[in-house]
Amino acid sequence: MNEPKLPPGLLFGTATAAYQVEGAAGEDGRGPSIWDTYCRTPGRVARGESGDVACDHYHRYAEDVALLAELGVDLYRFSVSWPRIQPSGRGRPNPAGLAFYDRLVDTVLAAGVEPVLTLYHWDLPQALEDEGGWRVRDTARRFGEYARIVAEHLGDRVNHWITLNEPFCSAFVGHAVGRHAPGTREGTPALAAAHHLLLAHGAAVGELRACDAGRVGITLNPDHLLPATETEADRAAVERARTLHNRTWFDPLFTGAYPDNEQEVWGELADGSYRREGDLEAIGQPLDFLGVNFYRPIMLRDVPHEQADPRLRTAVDIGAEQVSFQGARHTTMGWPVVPESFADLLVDLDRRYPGLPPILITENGSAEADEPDEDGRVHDEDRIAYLRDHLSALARAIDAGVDVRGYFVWSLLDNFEWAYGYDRRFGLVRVDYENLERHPKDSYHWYRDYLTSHRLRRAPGAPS
Ligand code: GBH
Repeated sequence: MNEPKLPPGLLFGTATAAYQVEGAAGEDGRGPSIWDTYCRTPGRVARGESGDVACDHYHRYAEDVALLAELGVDLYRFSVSWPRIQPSGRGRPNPAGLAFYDRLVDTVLAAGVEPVLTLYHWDLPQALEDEGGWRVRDTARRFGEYARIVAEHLGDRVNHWITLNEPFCSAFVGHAVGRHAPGTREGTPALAAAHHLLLAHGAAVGELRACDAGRVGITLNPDHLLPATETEADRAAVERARTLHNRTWFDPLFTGAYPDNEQEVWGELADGSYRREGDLEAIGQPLDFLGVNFYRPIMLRDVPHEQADPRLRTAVDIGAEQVSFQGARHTTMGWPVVPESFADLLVDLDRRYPGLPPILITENGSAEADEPDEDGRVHDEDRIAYLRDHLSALARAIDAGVDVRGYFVWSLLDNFEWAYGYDRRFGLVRVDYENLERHPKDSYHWYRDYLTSHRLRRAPGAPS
């Protein structure tokens, strides 16, 4: 089999997020987050599952880091749980919370792996939600203070900092679709949340720079959006969706302006009441890298979006409806596997935003059925094919001139897949939730071998 040829300098890793793997939800002074609340609300998460125990990574981190070391990755991306550091979202840090990340970072470094730290992967302290959460401006300031605490504590050992993971999800899946915590269906407040997330990012960048913490970036999930037909109407729907999914983040971060079609997309919902003079400067500070998460393309068609009662209109009611992708395999998430669109997306972003910083692919992977075979092993050929084909697409994007420096597989472990609970498995390593044992899948061994051959090509004097 011909393995994808990527530049020798490209770095490889794997990723997790605090709420999805840690468990130990009530331990060592951790406060509740919006995901604890959401999981306890009947009907929200499949089978009523939660991250209370998850992979018990909080206690088993050393075993997990050993798996990373054996895998041979350069980088490990994890997130810090804000409510472990500040149980009520403000004030003095909780020493036991900081101590966990000390242990984790020190163990990762001792394994010869570089930690990449995400400050926010969706677990807002519930106490801040009670005061308005991302809908209110003060939460951005609170996030800056939290960033400062973590940077002062870990800045001597962590060199790569990601402020936010997928603010699109926090703002719009959380406050408009309602499928993520806090689970509301709102209009203007969801747009305010988007703005305050950007401001929070800006506040954190300021603090990380002041602490000289290292390289700073943000992880976005730009979507590759395709019209169902070439009609004017479907293409206009894609342009509205491009603003909702991509431009809301990319334009202020990388062009210093808000998208120019907000009125067309949201009408009077986008009243700008949440914006102030100077915000764009705070948001658009230069970054050292851009994190991009990619899983699948989205195909859209135009649909009418007038509401009988306009007060019921949410920020995702923009007259664009997903249609299914014909002719592609679909993963257990129901997502089509279309590797070309990974390359197309990266090239498209590169052309649209000439000033983009270097890119790290901070997540890519697939959820598969993953039942162990009679031999007790998980022969996840579909995941291997997914990863191989997406790495080949990445090689094409790099050949076309896109500056990509790193790639992370989501995820090291099977874990708590948000509203879907535990039956969507993204791991290179299977987690048996009966006894929390870890079992590397075939994809784990494939990735390890791929990294070995990649590293050989990296060695001085090796044929390229
Ligand atoms: C990433 O989100 C996350 O960063 C990671 O935590 C997660 O485990 C991983 O991907 C796999 O899902 O149909 O409107 O309700 C990916 C983005 C966000 C895509 C939620 C699906 C459901 C949106 N995902 N979204 S909706």
